[in-house]
Formats: sequence, structure tokens, C-alpha cells
Amino acid sequence: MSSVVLSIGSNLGDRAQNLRDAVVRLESVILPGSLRVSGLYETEPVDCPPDSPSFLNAVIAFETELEADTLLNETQKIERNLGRPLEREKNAPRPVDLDILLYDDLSIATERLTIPHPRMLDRAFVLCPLAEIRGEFALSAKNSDQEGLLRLPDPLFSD
Ligand code: PH2
Ligand code: MG
Ligand code: MG
Repeated sequence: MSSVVLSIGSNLGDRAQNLRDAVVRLESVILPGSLRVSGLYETEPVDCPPDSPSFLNAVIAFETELEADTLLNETQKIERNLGRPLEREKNAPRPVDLDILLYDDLSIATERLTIPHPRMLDRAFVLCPLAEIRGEFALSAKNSDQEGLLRLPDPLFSD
């Protein structure tokens, strides 16, 4: 069993619904009772084409039996099924973007996958939600430039 942390984002279509759909589709790989979901953040696009719409971002953590590579296959399949084109301009608007941030305490550097995610510590849209569910990142989040980031009052899921 492994602990993983994913950044989830959407800047196209019904953004909150897209994020919910993505989490629901991940359910088959999430060990029961292990899912944690951060608050939802409205965030300005970073390193995206001009005039890209703003994102909704969150971070989720869960336990899984999948290897990192198999989890990547799964997240890419969900991105495609929710409408992300295969060929696209770098960081073009997309209904769902799923990025694996952490996989246990492993460092992985293959052609397909770099873990920890190489830009995670530079990005407030990752660090702030991450600090909510993994307190050890609170200091990094506190020190990050949080301009263009707004925590929304509504949760992604409510009972
Ligand atoms: N993801 C990117 C590039 N830029 N900007 C925001 N605000 N949120 C994202 O999730 C995001 C981004 C590439 O993965
Ligand atoms: Mg991303
Ligand atoms: Mg991505």
C-alpha cells in the first residue's frame, strides 16, 4: 500500500463538476476510507497561454495499491475521458489536469514521470491546498507568493 498526493485542476467547462467527476473516477484505485480532499481554490493561470481562463485547484491524498506508473496510466486515462485532447499547446485550457505530486517518499525520474513533482514547491496553487492536508508543507505554503489565489468557502464534496 502506498500514500499518494495529487494536484487536481480545471480551467474549462463546469470546473467544480469536472473536479468532482475526476475524483469519482479515481475511486476504483483509492483504498476505502483513505481519501482526503483540500479546500477549493480559485487561481490565476501560471505558465499558460495568454488569456487562459482561471483555474479551480485542489489537492487530494489517498492510499492505493497501484504502482506509480500504473497510477499515471489511470490519471491520464481519466484526463482523456473527461475531454483533454492528446495533442495540445503547452498548458492549454483543459477540463481536468491531474498531477502526481508525491508517492510515498519515493524519488522517481523517468521519461514519463518525475516525483516529487518538479515545480510543486514553486506553486502556491499546489502548496496552499497541500498544507491543508499535509501539515509538514505549511511553512512552504506560508512563504509562497499567494497573489492570484483565493480559497473558496464551498467544499468540493458536501454530504
Ligand atoms: N497547471 C499547470 C499550469 N498552470 N495554473 C494554475 N493556476 N493551476 C494549475 O493547475 C496549473 C496552472 C500545468 O499542470
Ligand atoms: Mg498541472
Ligand atoms: Mg498535468
